[in-house]
Amino acid sequence: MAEKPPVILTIAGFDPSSGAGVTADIKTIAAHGCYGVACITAMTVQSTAGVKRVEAVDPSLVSETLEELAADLEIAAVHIGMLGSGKVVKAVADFLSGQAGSRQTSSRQPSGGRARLPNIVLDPVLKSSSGAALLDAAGTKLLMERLIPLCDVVTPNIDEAAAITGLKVTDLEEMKAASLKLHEMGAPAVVITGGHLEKAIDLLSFTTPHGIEQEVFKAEKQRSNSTHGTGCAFATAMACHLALDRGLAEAALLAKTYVGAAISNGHPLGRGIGPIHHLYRMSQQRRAAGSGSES
Ligand code: PXL
Repeated sequence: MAEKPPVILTIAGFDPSSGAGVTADIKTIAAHGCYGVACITAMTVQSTAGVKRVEAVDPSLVSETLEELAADLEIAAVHIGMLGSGKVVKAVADFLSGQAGSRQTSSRQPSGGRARLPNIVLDPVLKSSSGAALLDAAGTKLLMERLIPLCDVVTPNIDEAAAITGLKVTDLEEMKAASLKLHEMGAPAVVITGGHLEKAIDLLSFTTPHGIEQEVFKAEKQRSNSTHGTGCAFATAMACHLALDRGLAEAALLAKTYVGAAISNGHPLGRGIGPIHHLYRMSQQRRAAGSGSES
C-alpha cells in the first residue's frame, strides 16, 4: 500500500471563485501530495471581479470543527488564512493553545491533554487585493497578541507586514527591520513576500540559538493577470513542505517556485484578476502521458 500522506489542516475563508481560501488551499495541498482538511472561518461573496460581502461564521462552529478534526486525525501542519472576525481569531487561538474550555498555562504549550499541533503557518490576511477588509479591527489586534506567538512561521506580504508592525515596508532593508519587529512580537520565523515590489523578493528571517538568520530569495517579477490567491498558495505550500520534513529555507524556496509556476501556467478566467493554476502539474503530467502514448 502507498505511504499515508501527511494531513494538512487549513483554517481559512471560503472564496466561491476558488482562487483563494479553503477550496484553493485544498488544491495546493493536493498538488503537494498531502491530504487536506478544512475549517471554514468566513463566507465571502466574490468573483474574479472582487469581494462583495464578508460574513465571519459563528465561532462555536470553528471551535467544534477544529476539536473534531484534531481528535480524529494526526495533523502534520496547519495553515491559517482569512479569519474574518475577532471572535473567530479567539476561537482559533484558544484551540491552538489548548484553551478551549480550560485555562492557559503558556502561550506555546496547550494546557489540555492534546499535544501542540506542529508546523503552524500563519498568513495574516487583512485585506483582499481589491481593498475589502477580510479581518475586523478587534481580529487584527488579537491576531497580533495571540496568534503570532502561537505559530511557527508568519508569512505577511509587505502591506500586511507594514500594518502589523507599524513600520514602512517598501524595500529589502525595511523588510529586514519589519521581520525583526515580528520576532519581537513572538514569531520564531517570518517570510515577508515582496511580490508587489519591482523585483519579486522574499525575505526569510528565523531565530536560531546563535541569533537571527536572514535569507533573501529573488525572482523576476511576472506580468500576469492570473495572480489571485498567491498569498494563500505560498503559505499553504510552506505548510506542506514543513509537514514533509523540509527545513525552513528549502520550504520557502520550493513554495516560491510553486507559486511562480502556478502564476505562469494560469489561464485567463473571469473578467477580473484570474486565479493562479494550483494544479498545473496535473496538466503537465497529462501532456507527458499523452506524448508517451503517441511515441
Ligand atoms: O487573498 C486573500 C484571501 C484569502 N482568503 C479568502 C479571500 C481572499 C481574498 O479575496 O477571499 C477567502
